[in-house]
Amino acid sequence: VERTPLIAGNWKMNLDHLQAVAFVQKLHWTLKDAKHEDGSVEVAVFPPFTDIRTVQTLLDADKIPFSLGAQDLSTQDSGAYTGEISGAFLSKLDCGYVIIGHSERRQYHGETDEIVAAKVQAALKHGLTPVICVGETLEQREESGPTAVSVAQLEVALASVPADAEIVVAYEPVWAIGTGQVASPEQAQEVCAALREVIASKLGDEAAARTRVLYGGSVKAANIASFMREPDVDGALVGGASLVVDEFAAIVRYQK
Ligand code: G2H
Repeated sequence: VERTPLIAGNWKMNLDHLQAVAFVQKLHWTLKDAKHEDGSVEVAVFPPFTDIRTVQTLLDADKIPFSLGAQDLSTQDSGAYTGEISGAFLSKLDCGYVIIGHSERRQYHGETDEIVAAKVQAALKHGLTPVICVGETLEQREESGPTAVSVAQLEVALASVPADAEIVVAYEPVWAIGTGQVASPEQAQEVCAALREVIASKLGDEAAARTRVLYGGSVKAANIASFMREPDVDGALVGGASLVVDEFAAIVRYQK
């Protein structure tokens, strides 16, 4: 099975809707004739909620071939949940993806594996592809080894997912996020391979073969190729470097 590499830009809480317009236009022009135009790489942007309507309109009007996603969603469909955003709203804005269980949400907003699993269900219910984030802290790596925490997190997230669901999994070691301390390609491969085995055991071999497993954590133009050479790394979830047009464009243009 051919898996189309996915280069995903997680903007986090950066770029307001006016900055987003300028950024997306500039990125589009910088990527003219890049390989995403023939579909050999997929580029996705994950702006803050307040930008999504604007970015959707721009992608549509200028026929810009980027996928669109949100950084979070509610477990609920609608109702008295002040401040929450429903998956139903996101799918109406042509979001194809939603990041779920990013370590910053687990760390600062108390998201447990059970909440992550409920959000995965909410995403699938509304036709969104969840980008399920897992990863260990340095302490956990030293205590239980490189794969145990990520494997356990993904097992809970996939508990009620049907075999034919489209999902993306992102391995983001917490110790490598925004720290400049990048995982080695071998470390990324080891955990991504273990995550693919979880997908195989929960959803079957066909799902494991077609599901993209990303690496995230201090990905840059200078290190993207080394990750993409690994057999079980199918792309990257990029934070800081996704906010710099030339850097992100160079990541998209990586050569193995
Ligand atoms: C990990 C990553 C993007 P950064 O959070 O999700 O961020 O590339 O800044 O380490």
